[in-house]
Amino acid sequence: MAPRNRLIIVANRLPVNRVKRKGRMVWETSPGGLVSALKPLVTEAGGSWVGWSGSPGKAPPAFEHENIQVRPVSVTAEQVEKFYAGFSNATLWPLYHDCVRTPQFHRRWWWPYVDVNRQFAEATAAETKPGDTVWVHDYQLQLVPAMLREMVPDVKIGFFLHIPFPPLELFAQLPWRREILAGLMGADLVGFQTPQGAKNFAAACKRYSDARGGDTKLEHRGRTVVVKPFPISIDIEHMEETATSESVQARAVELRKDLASSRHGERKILLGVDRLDYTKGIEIRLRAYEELLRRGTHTVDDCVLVQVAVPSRESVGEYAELRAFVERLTGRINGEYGEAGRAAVHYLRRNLNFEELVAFYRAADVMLVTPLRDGMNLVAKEYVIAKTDDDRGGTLVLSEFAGAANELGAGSLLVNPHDVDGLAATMDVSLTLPEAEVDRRMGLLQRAVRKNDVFGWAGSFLEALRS
Ligand code: ADQ
Repeated sequence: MAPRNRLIIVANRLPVNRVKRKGRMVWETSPGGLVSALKPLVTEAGGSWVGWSGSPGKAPPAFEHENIQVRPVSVTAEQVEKFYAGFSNATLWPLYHDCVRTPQFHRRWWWPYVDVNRQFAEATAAETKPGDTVWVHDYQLQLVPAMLREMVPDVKIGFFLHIPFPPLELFAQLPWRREILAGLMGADLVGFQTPQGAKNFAAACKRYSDARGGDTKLEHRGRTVVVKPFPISIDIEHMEETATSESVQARAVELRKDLASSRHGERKILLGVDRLDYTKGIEIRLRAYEELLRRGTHTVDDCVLVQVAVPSRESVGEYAELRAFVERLTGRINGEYGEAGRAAVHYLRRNLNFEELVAFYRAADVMLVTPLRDGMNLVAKEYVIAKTDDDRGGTLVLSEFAGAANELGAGSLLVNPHDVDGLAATMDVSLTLPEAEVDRRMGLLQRAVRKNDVFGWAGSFLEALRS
């Protein structure tokens, strides 16, 4: 008999990827902390995962993979363009990230968003029985909670937004603001990365719907909707194991040899690791580094910047422009300040495998996490845990506008990521902090991150949803 309280996860992407192995196409578990935290919960509860495979067209039938039921949702090529590249990534993404790019509002994108949300809700309804718990994820699926509630009675529905929820005055621009809020309020629990996100949402609901209540609980059409922050975290144990493995430690030493050696002793390594996304503040970070070198207090003899950027959403125009801009800027900085055999910036546009990524974290003296706005930013937390006691120290330069700043404000060097001069000055400080101060700050950061891992995050969300 199926256990009671089955758990259904609904997310834009499935927890598996279709890949070719030994000439055969097979499903493989996707990397990442979210999948590794949620999959065991679904296995334990006997539930399923509803999502898109990443390929347009008719979805394969539901199947079992490593003890969980996987139900792919069909999304046509036209829907990928309008629902995903359009409404999700060119309307909602910039709107929810402080309008750091102008959001585009097109009716021709809105209706595909509604249609795809209905396809997800229908696929979820087919998996769901009364008494089940359904956990819907992220901005692509904000209409699913209310749609699902109409389709299946007596289910607990939770929603978690991985990105920021914008302040009222920005959210107000959205022509479909009422529909989005009504969609989200179909959930019993709506979770956010930060207290501010939760507050912004409650304020928007009270302004643009008939919901009443405080910041943490809304009454809407005879139901109660709980609104709460649940800051996400990483798989700490997995990071520690990887960071202390012999191969990663050896690779970190090798990276330091390649990057940090200089005529005048060691160079300090500043590191940026991001998806190549305009919210991550990569351009201003590079301009600040250029400014640091222009001032002449630091040169390529004492520091080097490594920027690793994973290609992302390349079909969206803004992303192609960002790539061209970053490439021009790195060329300009190297042309101006590099020396033969000593680049000022190393720019790696690629996805690193996890071990290589962790080796970079261990090798870096300064981690630059300077998004213009970010829901949380897991890179900041990953860096902190990758720096174990036996390692040389590390300093985190962190944007005030990353959700992570709520928890990591005390140990990091906080910056306004829009301020080129301020950022250059903070880079200068980060390169000259006394060792004892570096260690003191890292101690604070490690204690802060260790308070909660991704399993604790998922557990506390589900506990709040089921209580
Ligand atoms: P993202 O915007 O993708 O996530 P982030 O939290 O930084 O941002 O996660 C990125 C992940 O990708 C990290 O685990 C990082 O290690 C990995 N990564 C980045 N660059 C890489 C590279 N070059 N090679 C390999 N791996 C790389 C969204 C929100 C965030 C929120 C997360 C989780 O935008 O604010 O923290 O969801 O909720």
